[in-house]
Amino acid sequence: MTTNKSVLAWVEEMKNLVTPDEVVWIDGSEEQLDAIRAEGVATGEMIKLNEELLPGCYLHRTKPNDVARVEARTFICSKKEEDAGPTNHWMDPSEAYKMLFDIARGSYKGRTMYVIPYSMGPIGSPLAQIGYEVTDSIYVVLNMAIMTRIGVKVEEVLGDSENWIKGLHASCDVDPEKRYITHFPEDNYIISVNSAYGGNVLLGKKCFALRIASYLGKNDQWMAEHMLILGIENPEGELTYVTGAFPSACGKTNLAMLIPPKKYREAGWKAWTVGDDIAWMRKGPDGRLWAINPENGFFGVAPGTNEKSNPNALATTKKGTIFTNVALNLDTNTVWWEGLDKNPPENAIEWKGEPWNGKESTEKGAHPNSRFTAPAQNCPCISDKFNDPAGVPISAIIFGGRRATTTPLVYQSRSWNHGVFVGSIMASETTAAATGAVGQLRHDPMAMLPFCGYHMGDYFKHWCEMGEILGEKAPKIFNVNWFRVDENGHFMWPGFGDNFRVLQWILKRCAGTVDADDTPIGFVPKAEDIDLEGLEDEIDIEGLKKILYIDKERWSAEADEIAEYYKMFGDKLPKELSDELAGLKARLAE
Ligand code: GTP
Ligand code: SPV
Ligand code: MN
Repeated sequence: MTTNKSVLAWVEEMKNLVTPDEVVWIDGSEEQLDAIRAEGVATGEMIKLNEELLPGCYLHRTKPNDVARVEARTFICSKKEEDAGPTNHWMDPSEAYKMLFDIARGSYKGRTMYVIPYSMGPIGSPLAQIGYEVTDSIYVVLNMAIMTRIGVKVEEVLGDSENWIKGLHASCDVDPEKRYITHFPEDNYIISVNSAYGGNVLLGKKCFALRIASYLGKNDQWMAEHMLILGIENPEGELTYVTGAFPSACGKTNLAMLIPPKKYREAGWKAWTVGDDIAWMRKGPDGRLWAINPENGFFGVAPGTNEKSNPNALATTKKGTIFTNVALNLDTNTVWWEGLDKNPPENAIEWKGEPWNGKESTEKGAHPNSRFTAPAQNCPCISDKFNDPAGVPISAIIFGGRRATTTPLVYQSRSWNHGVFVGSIMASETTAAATGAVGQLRHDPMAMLPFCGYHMGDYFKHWCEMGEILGEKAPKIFNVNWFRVDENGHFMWPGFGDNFRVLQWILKRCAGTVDADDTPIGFVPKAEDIDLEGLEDEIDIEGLKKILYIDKERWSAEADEIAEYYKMFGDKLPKELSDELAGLKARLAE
């Protein structure tokens, strides 16, 4: 246990507020975690899975009303409403504290208060940051133990410093009407009540590493982004690192763990995962942009993960993994989800806990946002730089959304500021990662709509400033869309491992070794420059031309729509972006 006065005082304050029966400090030891796992099994919170087939793995079911992030109940409590901006919900901090403390007061009665010291980023890395989460949930403790670095090692690094983030989680009655996920960026404080699901309660993840950290980064010339980090090794053994910002459930984990197509593997190409969800980036001593993954595990979407789509993710979940809201196969005591294989179990329990026959039932066995929490070290393609305190240098930033139409397979921005524009106009169809309608097109700038902890206009400005800071050494910026569909609603691009073919073009653009068509929206590949060899059944050059085609009429309509969208940022919209919009319109009119 720490002697840090600021920590001890706050934990005491929390204890007096939530009045637990017992307080347990998480030290990070396997003995302690094992005891907590055993207790979770005893209370029924955790279901131990087949030790031979899935060693150290557990299943957990949340309440059916608590299965995803809740954007409508997520708040940025800055002193001034304006500082939260038009894309966030805002609450006055003093009112919020009062309401939340009233909700949390006494709520740990009969329960244990777990105090979790955790580091986002390799312990002691100059890019890492420390937080404390108190929680009454064993599920949270065990997930945090996978997703972050926890325990006494963290406390040693923190020492007496007051530079850490407070996080209070109280499950309360998991009442959706009283559910609040709140952030106080000016106080380094997070409070989450009445949820027990993933992104709402693993406070190191979206709450800290994106909402709070984006605010810290703005004030200190660094960036906290909803991005995967991927290393691509060429046959000569040289590595190039890229990041990718795609909205929730739009392919970050898949791209982060992709396996290059056969011909590339045979030629000696490799892909290495550094991160699958969050990147913290800062200018390094060499002037380039360097990134770390602040997390220590993957909280990945289960449905659709299979031996073909993402074998690395599947392999990662074979030990020490917690599954949330998937189906339980009673014959084997293993897990199943839609898209795992074509053989759903007949004797099973579905995600809500009801008996389920996967062969006969029309109901889903797993929730569409069911997840696995798996240690990064399990991943067969984990980068040897994963724990490097310095991180990795980034050559390209890739934005991407789920767009049935309009946006081509890939294009490159004309400059950094044009790249910021490209990120700012991202739109994507909503997914099951958040509650609400699925499949609705909405703006999601830089995939940060639900995660930016301050005014989005200031965030755009910060991006422009980072471009100035990085100058010539700034990464090149691209946009991809794996989700264009044909007249029959089928995806036109095979995706997954074959996205490597698009990465090849991106790398060549970074190296300046391939030409492109200069279109009104940016640089688009010449169809012959995307390698289709080995894809004969899936797409031909004519199909490729279709998904590279820029429909000027559609883009003109898009530009008008962007002008409307931009209005909400008022005078916080950086001039750089209004200039870029004008440039787009002018090029479209030519
Ligand atoms: P979060 O963890 O919510 O941030 O999601 P993510 O961005 O990591 O998304 P993930 O990689 O888990 O993919 C989500 C869904 O997109 C899965 O159902 C995938 O099958 C699907 N998907 C991922 N990559 C591709 C692709 O290249 N093509 C197609 N068609 N679908 C894809
Ligand atoms: C996302 O929704 O982007 C996720 C899952 O990565 S959660 O941790 O719930 O936010
Ligand atoms: Mn995510």
